[in-house]
Amino acid sequence: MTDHPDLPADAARETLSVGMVGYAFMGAAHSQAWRNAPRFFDLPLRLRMRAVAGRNPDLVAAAAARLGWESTETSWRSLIDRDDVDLVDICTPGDTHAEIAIAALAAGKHVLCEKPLANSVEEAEAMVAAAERARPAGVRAMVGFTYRRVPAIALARRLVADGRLGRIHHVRAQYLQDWIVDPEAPLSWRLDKDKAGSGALGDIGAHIVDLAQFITGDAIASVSGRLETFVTERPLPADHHTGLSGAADTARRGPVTVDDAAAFIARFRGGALGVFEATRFALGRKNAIRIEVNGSRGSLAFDFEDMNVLHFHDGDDDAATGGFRRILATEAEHPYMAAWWPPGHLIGYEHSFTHQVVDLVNDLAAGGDPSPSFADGLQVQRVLAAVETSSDSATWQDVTP
Ligand code: SOE
Repeated sequence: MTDHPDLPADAARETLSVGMVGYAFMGAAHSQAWRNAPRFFDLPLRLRMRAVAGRNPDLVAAAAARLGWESTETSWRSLIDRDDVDLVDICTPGDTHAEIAIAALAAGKHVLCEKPLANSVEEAEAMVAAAERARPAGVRAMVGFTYRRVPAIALARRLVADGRLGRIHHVRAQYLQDWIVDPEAPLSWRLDKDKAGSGALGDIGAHIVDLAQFITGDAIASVSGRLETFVTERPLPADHHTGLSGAADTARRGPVTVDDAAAFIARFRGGALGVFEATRFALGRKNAIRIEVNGSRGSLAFDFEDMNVLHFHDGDDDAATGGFRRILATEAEHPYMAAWWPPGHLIGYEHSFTHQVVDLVNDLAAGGDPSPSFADGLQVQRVLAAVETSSDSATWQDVTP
């Protein structure tokens, strides 16, 4: 195999050649991760950013140059057909995940797929089946719930797994954004059910469902929820924009076909109660992910707007001096942090994507099963579907295992 152009040759390591589909917000986040992971972590495989695919030849060429990809393809099928691509990284809207992932797995490529895994439970089930069919040949699949890889969140999970919280009673989780509170904000693909599957529920609610289950090691068993669309019609986008902002064409309007906000309560299999809220209308909140967990022995609290910090209350502490302690999760003893800066030197949003690549590459080299798996992504999809059904029917819904 050929060497990566800007890394020293190392005959002892095999090369993993990556092809990415899509190059907008998530594509940029993934690109920096593929580039940075081998520069900060000692990886068992050498990485090669072989090709990026996108429909518009000029835009994809510009993206390749900007983000560091060696070559381009103008269709995802031609990317999958390439013999020199070992892993396909899917960074496109949800309506294409199933088709691309299933084709890539059938072609013997590992797959990393952005969240939510799919736009429906049926698609997610087909993706899990494709991953199972490919697995005996050593092919692996993972869904990209990156916030799991924020060190303070990984530490939270470790504390729960070590029994420091005891029996879990409460999970309180919110994901708050405000980028469409203006009724004249354009109708981006994220507001189109055919493209995105759902609105705040699938885009950001999926993250807090995954985080709550990841931190507690438990699964949501039933839900009762309500979806709301506050602005039902918006101007169309003025130009091709795929991020969270862009100009509107005020002369042309279209219907919003997804939820603007979702609120639901949940019961976990282990008996804990959960309260969840996902909204793009929390004016002033840009990307606040707040999770608090209360157990019989301790509690923890996290807010992504202060993402290097985990608050932990140890119920065994002396009452006079106890209370929530503020742990700055930047010590070498904290997950992932030994590879970065000296204590107290903070990391950011993009690092969780780098950690995702690190975990994935380590699992691939060891022949392990990367986590979260497609089956984990399907479980989240089932929770989302149960919330939608609950909202439509005004009933409690079980999450089918
Ligand atoms: C937009 O709501 C978005 O970019 C999500 O799609 C991402 O998953 C989240 O990390 C940030 O917000």
